[in-house]
Amino acid sequence: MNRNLITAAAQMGPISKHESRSDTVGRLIEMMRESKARGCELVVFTEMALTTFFPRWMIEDEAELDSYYEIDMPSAATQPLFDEAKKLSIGFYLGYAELIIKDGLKRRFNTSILVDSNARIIGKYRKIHLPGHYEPQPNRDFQHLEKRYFEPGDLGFPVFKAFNGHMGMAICNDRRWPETYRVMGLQDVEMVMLGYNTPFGHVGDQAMDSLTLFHNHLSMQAGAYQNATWVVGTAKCGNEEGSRMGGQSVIIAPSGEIVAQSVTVEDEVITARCDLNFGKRYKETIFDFEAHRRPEHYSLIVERSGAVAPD
Ligand code: CDV
Repeated sequence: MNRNLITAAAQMGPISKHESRSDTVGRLIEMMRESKARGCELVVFTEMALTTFFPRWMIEDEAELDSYYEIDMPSAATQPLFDEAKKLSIGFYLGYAELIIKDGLKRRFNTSILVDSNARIIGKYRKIHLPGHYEPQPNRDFQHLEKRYFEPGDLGFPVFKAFNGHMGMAICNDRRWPETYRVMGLQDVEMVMLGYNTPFGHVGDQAMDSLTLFHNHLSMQAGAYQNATWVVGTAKCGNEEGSRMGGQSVIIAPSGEIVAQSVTVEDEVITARCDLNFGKRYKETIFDFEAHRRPEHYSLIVERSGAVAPD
């Protein structure tokens, strides 16, 4: 029996520093409409989909910094996206910078939410793997100050029963870490949704940087296959305020195969019919965790291959 979830990845081209929230939300609504017209029940937007990728700059003015964050979700500016989702009866994943005030202190997270087709927020995730630096680095055209502007997520990697399946979320750099998928894989995740902003030249090592797009797909395809889950990876890409970012948004099957991929670095919707039962053939054979996974032996292997000197 199929459990088809027709899904869109709504890639975004650059968002300029001066683009208003409502203009950006208008772009998201356009892509939501296109997704619906193409039969989708779920649309996956990108990481920090409401603003330019501001961690590329050192921002000392607190009011300016705060202007990139959402305190309310939905807010006056994002309410039209929720209204449209309800009208169209379509769910969505949305990434944004979140500011909360707790015990009089500001706390900042790189967050995503899962919204059902009634426009109710049914899941939240806060990015755990924050790349980059706390302090600005010398001799760089662009900084990557996520460690300065966010604290690591405090919600773990939850899996939500929604859309007739088991849905998980991650954000950008999380996709490079096997733990991300495995923690959700152990909860029988069937689809991992994630958005990313991946600037070229981040590492500063030409050989590594030239593999940016390869590593993008490698990590998501491996995570999908090894955990028998769909992965929907949605980029923000193109030349944003002089910083070039990779595209190649993808929808990946539990086999690890790419079934849809974007071809531009602009706003672009890609779609696929995702059968949430598809992972079962892997979960019941090669990746039957119960039968074949042996965590009780892993510490021994680490000890033998690492610190212990050969006899
Ligand atoms: N937004 C990100 O997390 N970007 C990182 C870059 C900095 C390496 C990524 O993993 O794509």
